[in-house]
Amino acid sequence: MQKVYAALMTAFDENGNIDEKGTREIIRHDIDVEGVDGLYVGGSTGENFMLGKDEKKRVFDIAWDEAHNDDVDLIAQVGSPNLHEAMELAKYVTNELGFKTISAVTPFYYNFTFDEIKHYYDEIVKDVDANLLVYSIPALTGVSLSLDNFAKLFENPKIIGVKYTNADFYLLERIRERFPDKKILSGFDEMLLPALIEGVDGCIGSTYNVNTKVVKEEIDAYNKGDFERARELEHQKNDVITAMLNNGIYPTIKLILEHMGVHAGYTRAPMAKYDDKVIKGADEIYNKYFK
Ligand code: SI3
Repeated sequence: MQKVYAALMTAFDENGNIDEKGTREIIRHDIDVEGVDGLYVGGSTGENFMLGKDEKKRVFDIAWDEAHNDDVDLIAQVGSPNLHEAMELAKYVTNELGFKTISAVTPFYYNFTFDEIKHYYDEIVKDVDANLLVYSIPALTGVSLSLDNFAKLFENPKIIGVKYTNADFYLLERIRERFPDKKILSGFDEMLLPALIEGVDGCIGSTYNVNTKVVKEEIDAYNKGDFERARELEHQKNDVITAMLNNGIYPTIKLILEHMGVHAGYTRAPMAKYDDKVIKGADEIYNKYFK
């Protein structure tokens, strides 16, 4: 069965400080209420790229402490264009905590060459007892990896697959065909069904913090060969995602969590404070789809 991972949100207080209690509540909600199979900690949804190194460690501490005794997979996203930091975080989550799988975003901003990117990944996994998923999200990083690039990265046996947040289904099909044993986790929640058809091993996403049940139902219908039902559920899920995207995805998910009694708090600047329009929009989405 394909696994569903919530890309874990981080709760912040009104001043943008990490709210430990709220973050723990989100973890409990994801596991106990949504029934996710795993958590992807420190990703885009966790607002990780707006955190300092010690704050990143704190989020890993909280997630590990709260969830390591639960029957869920835990993945720590440690990547950053600061390779020293990425290596330190990789060591931290594996040696000081007990993460067995790490992930790293492709290094961004400086138009690194592929050789530099390969060196980055080899360095991150070199001294740690963990496997790594490449985090590929070209729309935000500007870094597109080709099939041959993936082949070179996958030569390192510790690099076990990719979190694929990309709408290029031809490339996805080519990766699946060439690397049947590598793990591919689909990252665009709104493109789950086409990704399932291409044979992904599961999915990681922000909306699974609140909308996992319909997704599990959809995966189940797909696996039973009931494609009509799977398509129906994909439409149902995407009505919700479209509304969320139009209202601002992270604020809306956090505000929906608040409606569910989970203190998900605020987003962090430079993300804007919620205004009345966003709050009203989230109320409407909650009332329409979640009540
Ligand atoms: O937190 C993570 O790193 C993710 O899993 C990211 C995930 O791919 C999400 N992408 C972003 C940029 O948030 C998606 O779940 C996305 O929010 C969703 O598909 C709506 O577009």
